Amino acid sequence: MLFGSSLAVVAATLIGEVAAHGYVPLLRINGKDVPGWDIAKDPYTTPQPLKVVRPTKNDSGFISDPSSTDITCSIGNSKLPPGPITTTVAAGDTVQVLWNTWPIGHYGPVLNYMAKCPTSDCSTFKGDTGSPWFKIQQDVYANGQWASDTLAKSNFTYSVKIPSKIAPGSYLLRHENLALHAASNLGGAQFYPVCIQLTVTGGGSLNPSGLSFPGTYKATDPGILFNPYQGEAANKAYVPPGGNVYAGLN
Ligand SMILES: [Cu+2]
Repeated sequence: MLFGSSLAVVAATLIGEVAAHGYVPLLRINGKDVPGWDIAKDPYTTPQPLKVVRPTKNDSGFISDPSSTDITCSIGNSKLPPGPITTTVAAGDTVQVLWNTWPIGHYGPVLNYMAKCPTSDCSTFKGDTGSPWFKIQQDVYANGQWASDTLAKSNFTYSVKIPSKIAPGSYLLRHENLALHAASNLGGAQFYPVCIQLTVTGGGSLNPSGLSFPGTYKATDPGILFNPYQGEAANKAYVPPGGNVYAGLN
């Protein structure tokens, strides 16, 4: 019995760790619910379901080494084959990303990038070589609050606007919480990226690129090695990694 109860304690601890951070089991586009990747269910379902949010390995969820290939689309990105599934959104429309939870005090920015998939769907595109990515939107620190806390206080929901001028086609949307609560030590920042497979309709003729995951982020970037407990002025001056939002997207 002792052995059994020890296992139960270990299992409860692991489940608690998963639940404590957060993942994206649901999207909402123009009022329509689109299933995301549910860490609590999908890894245990046979056959493994295809979801427009790419699978992440079932563990506590964060990446601490920005040079890892996991930085592209979450833990296991380099190993798990993506599937041929997509959801459609018009350029200029909004994708609501519904996290299951997010802890208050995991201070940091919310960063959003896209990459155009080289084929008609994204099923064979890992996005971890070359520089296919461009930044489309970021929220950092406003009204005395980190964007992560704003997300947590908004029903764990964050809205991403798909740029109105990008060319139509299939894209990965890389949506990321960057938690800085331990980032005053080198390697202490926690990255929580998720990749969403989208088909963008309408739009314009813009085909931006230029950023790499891995590559663009360095562990010593001032937006990654950062102490978020220095007060208001320092937080307001915080510069997130990945540079500015790509110009002329809207
Ligand atoms: Cu955490």
